[in-house]
Amino acid sequence: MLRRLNRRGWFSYIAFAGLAAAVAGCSVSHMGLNDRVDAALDVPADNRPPIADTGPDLACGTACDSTAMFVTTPGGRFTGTTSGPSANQGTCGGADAPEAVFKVVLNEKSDLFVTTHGTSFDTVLYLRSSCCGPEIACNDDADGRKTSVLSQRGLAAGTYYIYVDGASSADAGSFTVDIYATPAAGNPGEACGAPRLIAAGATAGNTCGFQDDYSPPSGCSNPAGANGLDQVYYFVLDQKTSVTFSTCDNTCIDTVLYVRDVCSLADAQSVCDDDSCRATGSCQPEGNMVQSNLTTTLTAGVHYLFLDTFAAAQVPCGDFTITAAGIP
Ligand SMILES: [Ca+2]
Ligand SMILES: [Ca+2]
Ligand SMILES: [Ca+2]
Repeated sequence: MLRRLNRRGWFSYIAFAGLAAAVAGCSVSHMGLNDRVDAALDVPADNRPPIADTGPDLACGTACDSTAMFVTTPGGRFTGTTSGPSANQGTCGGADAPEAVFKVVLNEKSDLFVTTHGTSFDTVLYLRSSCCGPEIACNDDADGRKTSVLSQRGLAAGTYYIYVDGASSADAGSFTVDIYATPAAGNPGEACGAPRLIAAGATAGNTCGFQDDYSPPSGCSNPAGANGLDQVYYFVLDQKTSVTFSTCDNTCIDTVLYVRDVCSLADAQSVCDDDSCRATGSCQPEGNMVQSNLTTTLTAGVHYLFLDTFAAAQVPCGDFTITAAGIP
């Protein structure tokens, strides 16, 4: 699956590299189209002449936009390789290592989630609002790892640059980065742009006030009831691991659980469970067989857990408890 997704990523790269490479200096397309001086109808008018780099960060220069890989929302998983000298750095690191640059255009106020978990070297991630614009966020180590996470809620519409950098001169080479942007949500965990980290043990939550953003894979649950409210979590495995997620305890709603390797791709779902246990605890002590319990073996790297609900259930939203085992 990953190999196929990587190819998809490169198709995106090939499709958009031309326009990204054509952007000179720090000029930025707000449409995701090119702003070359040409006959094409794009930005809404081509810039004449290209804007020169006069910003305070001279290291940004033309290297910023000309090498950026364009990410279309809602994003996905991307791989690449860093090599050569350092051209950029963040306030939390990256001075001595080369970097890769990703460009995303947000057409509305959005949540942005970026992680290099799964990369073998010690990464640094930072976010700028434009090529030479100010840094918005920088992260070196996250979730107890040398790899990084940026999680920005409610970013204004506009163009953003994401830098995948290394912590030292030795930290370069092949990397994997997940980049997701989804419309700004009121609640963390609403969608792939704002997933919540889930740890081993019990995680309690409530689905009231959340939206229906995702659906279980076909065949997992009754299609008539698949479109209930959902929440998104992420977790990281350091090696191939058997993991279990269960809502068999202290859950008041009719749940569906599924896992995706790539948060934004429905066909990246590797496993799903619905209606395999009867809830225990205070919520539905004598309830129906509507709870979920899935066990699966997953590869090292980032994975996403979706807690979904059966829309036609008697209790449309309410409390749940996810009990996780096997994850760090
Ligand atoms: Ca650098
Ligand atoms: Ca790091
Ligand atoms: Ca749903």
